[in-house]
Formats: sequence, C-alpha cells, structure tokens
Amino acid sequence: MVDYAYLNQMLYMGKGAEVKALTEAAVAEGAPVHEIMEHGLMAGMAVVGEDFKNMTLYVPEVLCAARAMKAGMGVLRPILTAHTEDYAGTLVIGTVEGDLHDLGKNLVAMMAEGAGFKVIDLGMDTSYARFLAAAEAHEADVVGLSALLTTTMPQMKGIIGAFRQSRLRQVKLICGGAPVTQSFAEEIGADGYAANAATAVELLRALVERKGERIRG
Ligand code: B1M
Repeated sequence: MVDYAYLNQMLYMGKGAEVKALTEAAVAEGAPVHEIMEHGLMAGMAVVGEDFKNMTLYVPEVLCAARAMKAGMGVLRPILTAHTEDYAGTLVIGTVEGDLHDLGKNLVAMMAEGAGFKVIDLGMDTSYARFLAAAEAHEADVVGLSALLTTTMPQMKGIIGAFRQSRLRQVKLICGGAPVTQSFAEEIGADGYAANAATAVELLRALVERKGERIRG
C-alpha cells in the first residue's frame, strides 16, 4: 500500500530523489494518478503552504519542496498527458507577470494535454504582450491565466482588457489560482473560472464545444 504520509513528509523536506522514487513506486503499485497527485503531492504542498503562512518555513525551504513536487509531477506527466485522438482545441497558458508560481499552472497544462488539447505553455511571469503574441501565433481557442498572489491577480484584468481591445477579442479567457474566485473572474470579464485542474479541463471542453456549436450553427 502506498504510504502517502511518508511521501508528504519527503516533499515537505524537499527530498526530490525520494519523492521521485516514491511516486514511481506508487505508479508501479497501480495507484490512480489523481490519487497520487492529490494525496501524495498536493497534500504535502498544502502543509508547506500552511507552515509558510505561519512563518515556520521560509522561501528556500519552500523552493526545495516545490522542486521535489516537480520531481514527482515529472513521473506523472507522461501518464497525464498521454492521448491518441486529434486535438480537442488549443490552449495557451501561463502564470501572469510578476508571479513565479507555476506548479498549479503546470498541472492544469498537463491535464489539458491529457484531455486532448494542444498546450502552449508560456511559463511564469508572462506579460500580456506574450499572451497576445502566442494566442495569435498558435490560433488559440482558449487562453488560461494563473495567479497565486493577491498582488498579481489584477494582471488578469489587464490581460483580458488587452485581448478584448485586440483583433483576438473572440478568444476565450479563463483564470484560476488559489486566490482567484468565481466572482473575481466574473468581475474582470473572464469567460470562465476553475478552482482546480480537473474542473479546468471540464471548463475547457465546454468552451470549445460551445465554439464548435456556434461555427456549425
Ligand atoms: Co509562494 N506564496 N510566494 N512561493 N507559495 C503562496 C501563494 C502564499 C499563499 C503562501 C502563504 O503565505 N501561505 C503567499 C501568497 C499570499 C497572498 O498573495 N495573499 C505566497 C507568497 C507571499 C510568496 C512570496 C511573496 C514570498 C516572499 O518572497 N516573501 C514569493 C513571491 C514570488 C513571486 O511570485 N513573485 C513566493 C515564492 C514562492 C516560491 C518561489 C518559493 C514557491 C513557488 C515555486 C513554483 O511554483 N515553482 C512558492 C510556493 C510553492 C507557494 C505555496 C506554498 C504553494 C503553491 C503551490 O504550488 N501549490 C503557496 C501556498 C498555498 O498556495 N497555499 C504560496 C500547489 C499547486 C498544485 O496548487 O498553485 O493552488 P495551486 O494550483 C491549483 C489551483 O489553484 C488551480 O489548479 C491547481 C491544481 O488544482 N489553478 C488553476 C492554478 N492555476 C490555475 C489556472 C486555471 C485554472 C485553475 O486556469 C487557467
């Protein structure tokens, strides 16, 4: 049986090699990928977040924990992103300017890829100009914005405004990240909000389906 408490602890301690090995072992045992992600990796990171907030952990330790989480996510990536069908649509995704948090965005990107989307990942600290250029170059159906800081959330409003004033005004824009809410998304004129990676994929599917209906109709 997978010892998720131990995996949580290794992630908390920033032990990347151990997290990788434990994640591989969990996969080999046949544990569901979403269970490993939630109970093994995200649960460990949730404790890091709590202790960071309470100032019993500091940036260097949090960085190590984030690296360890990436080591585990690297094991799950090929499983989450495997798909055989044609592309369901094109998603351009990034963390907004000034924000260096990318784990949640990476997870959304991986799950979208696994759901059959072509994903163009712009990384973190992404300016509105890069979002616009990538959406145009890749003919994006949806642009996904991630923010983890209350101070970078306003960037989302600026990016949506820039899209609406450009010739890409039809592109759907969705947002997410821990401090983002449905009401904030509505307030800034986003086409959708998702609280986690699984609901982000549902939202993406619904948005491209609606676009297909409009084109057919
Ligand atoms: Co930072 N950090 N951090 N941090 N960090 C938070 C966000 C914070 C809440 C910690 C705390 O105080 N409890 C706090 C923000 C407070 C606030 O704004 N109110 C904070 C702070 C203050 C900071 C710094 C300012 C600290 C400092 O320097 N003094 C600094 C800022 C740097 C910057 O961005 N300019 C900073 C730095 C860092 C690290 C670099 C050390 C590291 C990031 C490493 C990395 O990402 N590569 C880090 C981390 C790891 C965290 C916490 C601990 C964990 C975030 C995380 O990765 N969670 C975080 C605490 C927390 O969130 N509780 C914290 C796991 C991830 C899978 O979840 O990202 O929420 P999450 O993604 C979820 C959903 O939100 C959603 O789906 C994902 C999967 O379910 N989602 C989307 C995300 N994006 C989406 C997009 C969508 C849809 C859904 O559509 C497009």
